[in-house]
Amino acid sequence: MQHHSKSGRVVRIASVLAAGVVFGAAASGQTALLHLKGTSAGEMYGAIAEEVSAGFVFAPNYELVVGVPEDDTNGVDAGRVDVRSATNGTLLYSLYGANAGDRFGARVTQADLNGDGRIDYLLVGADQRGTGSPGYLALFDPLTGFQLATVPGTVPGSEFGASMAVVRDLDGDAVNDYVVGAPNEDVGLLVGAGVVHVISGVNNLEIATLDGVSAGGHFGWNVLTLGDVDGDSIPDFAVAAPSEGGMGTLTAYSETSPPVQLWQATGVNALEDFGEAVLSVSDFDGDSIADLLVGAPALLNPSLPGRVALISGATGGQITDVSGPANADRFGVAIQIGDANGDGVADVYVGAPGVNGPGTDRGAMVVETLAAPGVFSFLGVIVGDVDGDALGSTLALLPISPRPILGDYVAVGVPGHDEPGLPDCGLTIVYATTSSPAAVQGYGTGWPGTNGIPNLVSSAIPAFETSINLTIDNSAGAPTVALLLAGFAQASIPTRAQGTILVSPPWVLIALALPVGQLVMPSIVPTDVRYCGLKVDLQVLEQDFGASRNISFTPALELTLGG
Ligand SMILES: [Ca+2]
Ligand SMILES: [Ca+2]
Ligand SMILES: [Ca+2]
Ligand SMILES: [Ca+2]
Repeated sequence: MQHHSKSGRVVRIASVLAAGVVFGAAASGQTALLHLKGTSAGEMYGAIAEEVSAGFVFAPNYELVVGVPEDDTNGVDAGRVDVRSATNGTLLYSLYGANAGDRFGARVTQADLNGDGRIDYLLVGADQRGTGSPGYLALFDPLTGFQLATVPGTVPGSEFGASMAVVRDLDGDAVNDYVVGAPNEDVGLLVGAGVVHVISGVNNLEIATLDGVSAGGHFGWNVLTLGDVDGDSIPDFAVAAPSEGGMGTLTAYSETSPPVQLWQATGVNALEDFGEAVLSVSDFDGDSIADLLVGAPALLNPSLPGRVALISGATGGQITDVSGPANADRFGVAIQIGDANGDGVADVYVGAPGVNGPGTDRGAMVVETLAAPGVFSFLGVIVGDVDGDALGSTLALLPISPRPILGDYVAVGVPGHDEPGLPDCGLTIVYATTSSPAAVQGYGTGWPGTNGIPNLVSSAIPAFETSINLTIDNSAGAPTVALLLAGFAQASIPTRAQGTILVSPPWVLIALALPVGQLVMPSIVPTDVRYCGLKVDLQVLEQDFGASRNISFTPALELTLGG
């Protein structure tokens, strides 16, 4: 019935999407900063992604992990995982599946074993779907890509490794253990009911199993760790089975040996894939227990728009929900939470790759504000710009700090993106959720030399991933020398040379040899999302014996780096 009560709102969003508008007036905007493209046809770069924060306390780095299970480097669909810098997109290293059909990278996730905020494990699932092999899980050091362990599945065709999480030590050997989903494993006669394996972190031996209860239910499609949701001071975890019972289930268990069921939440619509995406979030209903967001994108039911439910961590009961704007939008296939506009109120990012926009299947990332005690309201949307892009198939929130601008950095998967000759190579775009356009502005007044006031101009705005030319006039009419002053603030400092210095110190000083006429300096805009919004102020002082004190001054130029 929520569809009726929210119909007015849905119509409003639908009209926004149809118009292709990017972010509503309530949001402050968004800026595309980095475009990370697939390199071969059909690899659908951005179909699977996860953020990892790793590194040392005083020198944090942030990484974006992109799974490419369709990569053919080591055989057809052997798979690949790229670990990239989240700040500039640089490829740090790639990992590869061993054999054709491994689908290495079908799932990527991370684990912080001791809760110090540093990610200790990068976990890569290779589900070996369709090969009759059992699947496996591989664990890596996220900083180096060094392989720490492999946990093989044991049941052929089970798709072991389709999901995984690290839980506390369940078997008492003082080492944390794993829960690994095998969502296509049979349970007795229940084909594809799904099984979750609880595995010792010491020797990979099985501690316990949890079984799905309906054929084709895909129990174990997602596993996620929770806080302590039942108040016994023991952390808990949850298992999603998006097809169980036809609507999907999410079941919470205690991290005990064996795990004990605490509650079960179920979908409310047939074939809605409740549990396709899951995310543990903070407390929204005021009971001091962390809650969950559950996506139900209805992947195979085009008569539903998809929805996202806020679920009580204490009981599994639904606190509130929000549906996508139109049927077949697949709203809820990916979920993240942050603060898109920096107002301190949580915002939920929802991937909806089936959104048509002003075309067909362009896909969208919809932003919904989630104010306590839990009412969603539409904040903004990014719509793909080409039919079939399927923008929003994955979302990864990049925990970048310090942030020069308000808002979040979100990596958005666009697996249907085409490059010339490379259909469906895919793309991941890193957005800043605050509008931060690149800009150029001249300011201040120069001081003349032989041929008047020399000019300093930029050929273009300094957007990331572009180059610009700085052109500096030579006022002297003959080869001469000059000093480029670069700083981060404007100033107005009188000098004995009569011209005014327009850049606030401290400066970076660059000596230049100016040819007759002008000097053109090709410059690559430094690509690092932490520079988004940074202002760079430039001025040139030239030796010119025709100037009043032998120095001419250009006016200044302020470059604002951005998208
Ligand atoms: Ca253990
Ligand atoms: Ca507990
Ligand atoms: Ca709660
Ligand atoms: Ca907000």
